[in-house]
Amino acid sequence: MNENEQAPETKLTSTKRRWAQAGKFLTGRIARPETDRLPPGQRLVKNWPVLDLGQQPHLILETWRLDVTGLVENPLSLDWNAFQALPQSDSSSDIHCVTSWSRFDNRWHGVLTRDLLDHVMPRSEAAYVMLTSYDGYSTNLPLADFAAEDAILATSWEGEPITRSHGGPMRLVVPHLYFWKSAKWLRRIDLRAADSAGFWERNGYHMRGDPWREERYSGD
Ligand SMILES: Nc1nc2c(c(=O)[nH]1)N[C@H]1C(S)=C(S)[C@@H](COP(=O)(O)O)O[C@H]1N2
Ligand SMILES: [Mo]
Repeated sequence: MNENEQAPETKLTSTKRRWAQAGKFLTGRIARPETDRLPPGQRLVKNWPVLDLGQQPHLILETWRLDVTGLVENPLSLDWNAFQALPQSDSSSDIHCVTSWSRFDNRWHGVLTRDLLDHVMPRSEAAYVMLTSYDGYSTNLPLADFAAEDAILATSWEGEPITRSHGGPMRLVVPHLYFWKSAKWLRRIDLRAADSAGFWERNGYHMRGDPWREERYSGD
C-alpha cells in the first residue's frame, strides 16, 4: 500500500485509534521542580518499610495469574510466561507512603501499565480501575492515574526480583499517588465506568490519594 492510500477502518483500528487519542489526555504528572520533590508532610527514609494487612501470600510462578477484565476490548488472563512476553521496561521513581515516609530513586523493571493497556484496549466508557490482590486487598484509582507514564507492573526492584514481603512476584507501582494505591501481589485489574472504594478507601482513606495535595483521608 502506498502512503496515499488509506487502509479500511476496522473495529480494531478504530478502537486503537480512539485509545491512542485518549492517551493524549493521559499526560501523567506535570513536571515538578526538584525543590517540590518531597510532598508536604513527608520525611525521607533510606530503608524500605513493609506495610500490608499481615497476610503475605506465597505465590508460585507455575500457578500465578493476572486477569484484566471489565470495560476492555480484549480481556486477558495471563500466566507468568505470557506476562513476561509483554514489552519489558525500566522505570525509576519515588515512593510516598501515607504514613509519611518517602523513599527516592527506586529502580523498577516490569511491564508499563500503558503497554498492558495497549494490549487490552480500554473501551471509551472505562474511567476507573479496581485492583484486587492475592491477599484479599483491593484499591481503586482513576484510569488516567493507572495509565501514568511511569506506572509499572513491577517484577524487580534494584535489579533483584521483588521479594514476597514487598509484593513479589509482581506488584503495581503508581509513583504519583500514595503507596497504598500500589497493590502488592496483584491478581486482577478491572476497568469500570464508575469509581468504588477499595479496602483502605472504605476505611476512610481518600479516593484519589495525591501526595502533593495531601489527599490522605476522605475528608482531605
Ligand atoms: N496486596 C496488598 N497491597 C498493598 C497493601 C496490602 O496490604 N496488600 N498495602 C498497601 C500499603 S498501605 C502500602 S504503604 C504499600 C506498602 O508496600 P511495601 O510493603 O512494599 O512498602 O503497599 C500497598 N499495597
Ligand atoms: Mo500505606
